[in-house]
Amino acid sequence: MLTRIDHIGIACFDLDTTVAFYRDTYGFEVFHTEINEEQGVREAMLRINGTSDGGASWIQLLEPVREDSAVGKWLAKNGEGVHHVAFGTADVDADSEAVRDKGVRVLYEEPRRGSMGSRITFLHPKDCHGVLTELVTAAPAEDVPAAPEH
Ligand code: V0V
Ligand code: CO
Repeated sequence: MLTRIDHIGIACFDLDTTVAFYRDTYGFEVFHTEINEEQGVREAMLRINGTSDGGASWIQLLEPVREDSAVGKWLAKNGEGVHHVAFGTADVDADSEAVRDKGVRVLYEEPRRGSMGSRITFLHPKDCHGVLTELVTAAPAEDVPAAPEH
């Protein structure tokens, strides 16, 4: 069952200046950064609310590490903006199968590694009224990196 909005993915040309905008304008702090080579992104997760138990929601800022990556191609065509919406679920395997059974193209045969040890898959935007949709199961709380000291 999809129970919440896990994150909004926002494509940007420069991660550091975009992080600075979110900090200076809204006071959101970076909780975690990583490079995901498979997905071709350098990303920053800004925690909007909640705790580290998988109940938080996030802004995921995405800078491409390769021009031919999904985010690189999308930026070249559209410029900066909202790239995807991610729904949280306790069971991404079951929910992606359920969605696949309804005729929606699920892009991966098996969920792949996402931010902070999560497991993720994507639904084709053309089957979702123009929205690239991600399904995500957060890592167990003990696997989530601790919040940075302030
Ligand atoms: C492409 N299209 C989109 C879109 N990307 N529509 C809405 N939102 C997007 N983000 C449209 C595009 O305008 C085209 O429509 C059509 O889909 C085909 O696009 P394309 O430019 O030819 O690109 P493709 O087909 O090579 O790739 C599109 C897909 C690709 C969706 C298949 O972006 C993909 O595999 N995405 C999933 C992986 C991903 O996005 N990773 C980065 C985030 P027209 O022009 O034909 O009408 S990684 C992440 O979120 C992580 C790690 C995490 O959360 O933990
Ligand atoms: Co995402």
